[in-house]
Amino acid sequence: MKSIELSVTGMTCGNCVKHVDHTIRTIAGVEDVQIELSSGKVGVQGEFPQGVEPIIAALAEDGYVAKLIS
Ligand SMILES: [Cu+2]
Repeated sequence: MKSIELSVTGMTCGNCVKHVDHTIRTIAGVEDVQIELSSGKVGVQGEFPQGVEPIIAALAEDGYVAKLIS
């Protein structure tokens, strides 16, 4: 299992956190998600056979801009 960290902008409240969490968990291979609203940092654990692009694209569709930090 791998671990990545994303920086997500556009989250303003607990509903955004739930939304982002749900969206990321719909991506195949994702096993766990941690979200810190204040910093916008999002940790994701799992297998990423197609890289992080599917996650970034799904979040963009929901109106959140995500960047890979590590
Ligand atoms: Cu919100």
